[in-house]
Amino acid sequence: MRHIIHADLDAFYAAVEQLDNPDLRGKPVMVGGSPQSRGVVATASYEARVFGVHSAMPMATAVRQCPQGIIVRPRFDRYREMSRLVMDIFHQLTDLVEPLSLDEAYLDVTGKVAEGRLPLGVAIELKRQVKDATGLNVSVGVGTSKSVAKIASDLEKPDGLVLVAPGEEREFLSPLPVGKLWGVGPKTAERLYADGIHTIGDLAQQPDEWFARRFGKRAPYVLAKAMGQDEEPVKTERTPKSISAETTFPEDISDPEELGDVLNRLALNVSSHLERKEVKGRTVTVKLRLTDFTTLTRQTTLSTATNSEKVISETGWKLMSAELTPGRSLRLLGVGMSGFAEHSDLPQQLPLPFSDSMSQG
Ligand code: TTP
Ligand code: MG
Repeated sequence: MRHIIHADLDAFYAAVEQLDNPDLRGKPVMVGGSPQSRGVVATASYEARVFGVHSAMPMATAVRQCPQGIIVRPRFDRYREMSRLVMDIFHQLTDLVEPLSLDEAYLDVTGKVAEGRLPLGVAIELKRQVKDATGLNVSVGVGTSKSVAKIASDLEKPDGLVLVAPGEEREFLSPLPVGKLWGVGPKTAERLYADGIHTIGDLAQQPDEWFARRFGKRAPYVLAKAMGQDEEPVKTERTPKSISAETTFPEDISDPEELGDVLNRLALNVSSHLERKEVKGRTVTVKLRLTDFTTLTRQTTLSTATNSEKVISETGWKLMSAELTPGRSLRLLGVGMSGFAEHSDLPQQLPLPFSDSMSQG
């Protein structure tokens, strides 16, 4: 059994601003762009959230809802610095840390528990260490999987600590709104509500045929998550040897144009992943799986390293189209990039794998 912690700092940018400027403490702080220039709220302190101010809201709206709110321009370098401090603390606890953004990470603490520590004790100590070293509050969820830990960390924000005991995952998830489940976005949640499915428990009770109809290929995955089963490992942030994306088709595809579209999408995926990792590669690989499960890989090495979507998709297309004889269908297509520059312009320290514009966790 694994023990996973999900840790997420509270109102991160705003908390840093309040830490650095005592005048802002206890006050509604809205970090973001100017209301005059269509700026948006990056985040708001919990004092401002009471007025309905939240991330991604136009600052002009935020000012209307919370006129006493104090607008602060973001200082990304400072947030990165604080993030490094916090991530260092995580790494002192375990090597198995998977950062999700500047203020959020999974930690696999199974090793600590094996040494005789209680999961709850590990979590309490982690919160205290972050507070002592940085002055920031971190909300923590503890569970036997990433998805349960993540949902738990959000439940009692700010300064939350929620532990889901082994074996109690399903009961824990059951009363929660279905939109909290991984893989159920706002649109899917709407549709589920319309069907009378409000909680994760409602979802978990649906028959298999219903799941297959509603979620297609994702059905087994969603059902498992709804029952609190999730084997997804904590992935550490070492620079990988290769970065790839692949997809298996619901039905085999032979149309080159359609395959070209898929290839473009995969290339975009690989390219943005390379960009995030700040690496460029020289070797492009395509992977083709035929109807009879034969798998072909074809690769070529470019003269210069790249992370360009266009170069990856064009090179991938050359490799793939050479294999597309009439009547040949594919059940899977993949594109990968390897041969990363050994000493590129990367900082020697591992870069934090994210930029300032972050997606919601
Ligand atoms: P979050 O962890 O989503 O939000 P938060 O830390 O401000 O608040 P909490 O976790 O307590 O709910 O995001 C971390 C930081 O990322 C946030 O402080 C600012 C930035 N961010 C944006 O710039 N735009 C956004 O839309 C979101 C969601 C976050
Ligand atoms: Mg946060």
